[in-house]
Amino acid sequence: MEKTEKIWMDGKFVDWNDAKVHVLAHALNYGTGVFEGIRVYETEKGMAVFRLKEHVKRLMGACKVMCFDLPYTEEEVCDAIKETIRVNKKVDYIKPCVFLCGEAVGLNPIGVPVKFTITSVYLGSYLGKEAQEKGASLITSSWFRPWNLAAPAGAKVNGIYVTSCLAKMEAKKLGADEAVMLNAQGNVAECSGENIFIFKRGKLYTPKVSDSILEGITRNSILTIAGDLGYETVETEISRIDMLTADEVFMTGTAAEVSQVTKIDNRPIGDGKPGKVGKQLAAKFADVVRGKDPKYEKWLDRV
Ligand code: PPE
Repeated sequence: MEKTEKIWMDGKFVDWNDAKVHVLAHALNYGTGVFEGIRVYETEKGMAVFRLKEHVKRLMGACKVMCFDLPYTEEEVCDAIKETIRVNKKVDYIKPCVFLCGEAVGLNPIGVPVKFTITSVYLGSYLGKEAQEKGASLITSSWFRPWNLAAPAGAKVNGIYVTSCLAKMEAKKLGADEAVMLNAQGNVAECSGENIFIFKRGKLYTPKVSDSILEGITRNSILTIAGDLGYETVETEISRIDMLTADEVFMTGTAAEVSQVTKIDNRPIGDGKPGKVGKQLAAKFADVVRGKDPKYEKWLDRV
């Protein structure tokens, strides 16, 4: 990751090094924040943010879940994000965060001041070049995806990401690139920061929204693109065995984009090489986000 010059903080730009909060900030101690991850791409008509409105809507939905008062409209948030990109120039990933910044001891979040920041960085490849090109290896994590009864699994809430961090660390320590988490029912939920798809018997499957996943915007884009390409797509329960015996597996996420999975729990997926369907969808997605397919122009917001 490469840092940038300015961070948007409650309506003003501050230098990267000055974007600070107190050690007793409520969010730091209790995970009381929400965030987004948004990609921006170079296109022939200039920089374009991919599905900006959907990301901002999801951020505002997460604020609602957490009862955070965000004194900005959806349009103002979109404008602030675009302004942050313009100010910083070399940017490919934006991270807006809304969190309780007030100094507090005690859980009660009511009345604790909220801060809204927009950080932009140059991220490049999220999973590493090798995993991205040759296919990633996964483990099934011993940590389960926090389920809907225990946490707002469908909202990008900071505190929930402790489980994702534990799962990711477990994968890395075992020499794998990424971890897939099961849900309370023992079915496949998602990876630490990506949704998961399998291709099997000619159909594309992905866990359904109620299976304690984050409803990914890349997931939604791939379901749409795959449908447009003539694939049958199914949102349903997926067992670990369905996943291990799939012809192809791939992950989707803003940061990871469309990443092929070639190994899970030391077993090759299909023939152990990136699959045809996954590669086709990754290539199409790469074109769509760069404005090379007019059909999906509506997903791009020019900076
Ligand atoms: N599941 C989780 C748990 C998740 O964090 C993400 C995004 C997704 C699925 C995919 O959602 P979407 O980006 O809307 O397609 N994970 C972010 C990376 C987290 C991080 O900060 O690192 C991302 O891809 O931006």
